[in-house]
Amino acid sequence: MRINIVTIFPDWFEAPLGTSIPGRAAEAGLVEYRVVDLRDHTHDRHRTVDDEPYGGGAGMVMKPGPFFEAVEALDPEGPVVLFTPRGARFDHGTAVRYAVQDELTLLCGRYKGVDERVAEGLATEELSVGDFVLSGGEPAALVVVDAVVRLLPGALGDHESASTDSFYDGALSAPVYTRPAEYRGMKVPDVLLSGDHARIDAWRRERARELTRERRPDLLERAGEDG
Ligand code: JA8
Repeated sequence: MRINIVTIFPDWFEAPLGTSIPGRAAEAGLVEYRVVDLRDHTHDRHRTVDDEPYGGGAGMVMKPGPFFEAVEALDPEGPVVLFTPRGARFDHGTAVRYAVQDELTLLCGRYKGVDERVAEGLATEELSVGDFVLSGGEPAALVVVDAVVRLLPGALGDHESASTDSFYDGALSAPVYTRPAEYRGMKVPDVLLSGDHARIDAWRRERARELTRERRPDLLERAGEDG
């Protein structure tokens, strides 16, 4: 798939998209990133991307023109996502929906916000990653890219599987342990050392169910109690 990111900070994405699973997926040809500098779609000497709000008030507002022209130059198929604190909450289901697209376009705003006409006439959806305010949409875009790319077939190695992730089947994952079998008085559950894979699977399912019920009962209500 192709993931387009429109931002005034293209450098921001270099290390994260070149490293770990997102970097490996690009090297393997599973995904191509196009990071577009919003200022390349301005027409004035100062490459202006923001202006004062109509009606007055504190802070600057991002102009619509550069966003429209950047997206028109990309001519993308698929979702065009504007990050904003008022957007729908990003979750695993949205990551799956994006992962089956051929193309995904992410628009990162800054300052007090983006001129409303970008949401109205350019973006196909508005997304947030949580009920807090970021300094810009860039960290949110990285969250979405990471969550989507790891779902692409072949993005994870043999020893990493999305199917054992929390949220994959609508529940949290069981706790995990590695050596040593006892650390600072805390013991690895005996069942995990037993070699009995049927018992281990049953233990993991049970712990996952308990954890989900304790910490995130809202997930069970959505998925049904069979998970
Ligand atoms: C922000 Br500025 C800005 C742009 C996008 C987002 S998404 C979020 N939670 N906060 C802030």
